Amino acid sequence: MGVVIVIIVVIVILVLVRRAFRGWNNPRDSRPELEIEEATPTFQVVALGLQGSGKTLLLASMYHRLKSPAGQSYFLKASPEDVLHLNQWYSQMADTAVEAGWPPGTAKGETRHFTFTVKTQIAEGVRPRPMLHLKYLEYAGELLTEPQAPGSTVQEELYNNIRQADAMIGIIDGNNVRQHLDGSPRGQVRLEQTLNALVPIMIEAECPVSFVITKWDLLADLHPDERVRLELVQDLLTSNDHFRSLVKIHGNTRAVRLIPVSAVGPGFATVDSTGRVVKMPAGKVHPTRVDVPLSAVVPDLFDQVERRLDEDARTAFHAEVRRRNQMAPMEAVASLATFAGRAAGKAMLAAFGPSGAVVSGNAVLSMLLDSVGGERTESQMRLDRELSQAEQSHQQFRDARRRVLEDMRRKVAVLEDQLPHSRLS
Ligand SMILES: Nc1nc2c(ncn2[C@@H]2O[C@H](COP(=O)(O)OP(=O)(O)O)[C@@H](O)[C@H]2O)c(=O)[nH]1
Ligand SMILES: [Mg+2]
Repeated sequence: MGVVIVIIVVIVILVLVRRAFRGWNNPRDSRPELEIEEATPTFQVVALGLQGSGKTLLLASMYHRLKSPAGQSYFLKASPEDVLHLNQWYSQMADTAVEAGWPPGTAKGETRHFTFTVKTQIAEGVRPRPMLHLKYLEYAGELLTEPQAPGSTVQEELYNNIRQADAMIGIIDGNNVRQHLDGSPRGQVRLEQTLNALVPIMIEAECPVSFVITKWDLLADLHPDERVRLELVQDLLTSNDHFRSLVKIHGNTRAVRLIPVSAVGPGFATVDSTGRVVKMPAGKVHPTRVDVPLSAVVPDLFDQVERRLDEDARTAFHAEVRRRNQMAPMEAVASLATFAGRAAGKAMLAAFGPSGAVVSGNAVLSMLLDSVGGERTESQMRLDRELSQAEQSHQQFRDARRRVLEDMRRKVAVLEDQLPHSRLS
């Protein structure tokens, strides 16, 4: 007991001395500057879809939409080599000259890996900082249903990646859906093939899952009201036993989404008499919702983590969020380490499951805690001005990160608002 009192007294004296010094000197030149850096977590996304379902064009269009901070506070960076490919695909897709055609398809065994860094500006005149990485892995669904070449390890690699996935995206070809709804046997067969390949493996995944309906532009004349269009598609999908059981099994514990997208947007392409998708002369690309599937990844994962907590851990989590909101940056750093070591913090890390993002440990916790915390109050911001440069910049970093996650959540909220049937759970 006595020891504790002595320690408390010493801390109080130190704090008072520090405050006093702050009053006399400009803190910026009286103290050595320490950088308070947090690791940048990586979230893994696995996308699966049959050959020709629209995976590559969705990715190219998504990158084009998110490569600058227009419409949200964040933007994506990729390696120069990936940027080259993504831009090439996009410009070939957007080119309506007859000879341009569509970008070459991906072979069945071919897999594509892209790492996108989500960046944002934390303050004026400061270089944008990375907030998180999204590792996007794209696989052909045929990999799961067709015999592999002897010695091929691609399937094994896919299973490993699914185990660690933070989000799974099943790509459903909207053109097949359209054909099916029009009564074409071909459409029905392809849709069955898609669900047979994708659903069994998505049932086993522990992470949130979304189904993306590509080529949404081709379904435009199904019904004038987009809500009704999606309802028709949802009815069609739930008539499949596999699909229905996935929604039933996962629906209570995590987000299961149905996201209609178009890489090209309305009025750009049509289906010719032979069933091929062709560009219309003088069409212009206006992609629809291509940014939503990736933007939903982190918010959906965080919601799932929170839902997995038991009563005690959830209470402790919200208490920590409230406390953290009142803390100065250095206090928050110290408090986070303490929280991570306690039962609630451990339960939270465990609730991430086999996610690779927890490798960055406290950083992902700090991100999750801040993402539910509110704005800083006026008086807190006044106090912030007394902080050292390093503390100020750490606070700015956390505020910017919270804005990024808010923007991601907003995109998901807009989707649910516009299209209530996009939520299957
Ligand atoms: N109308 C329309 N057609 C699309 C769209 N996305 C893809 N396509 C068509 O589908 C073909 C296959 O797309 P691709 O992205 O290469 O499929 P992947 O094999 O899954 O990567 C393209 O060549 C286009 O003809 C879209 O949003 N709208
Ligand atoms: Mg492809």
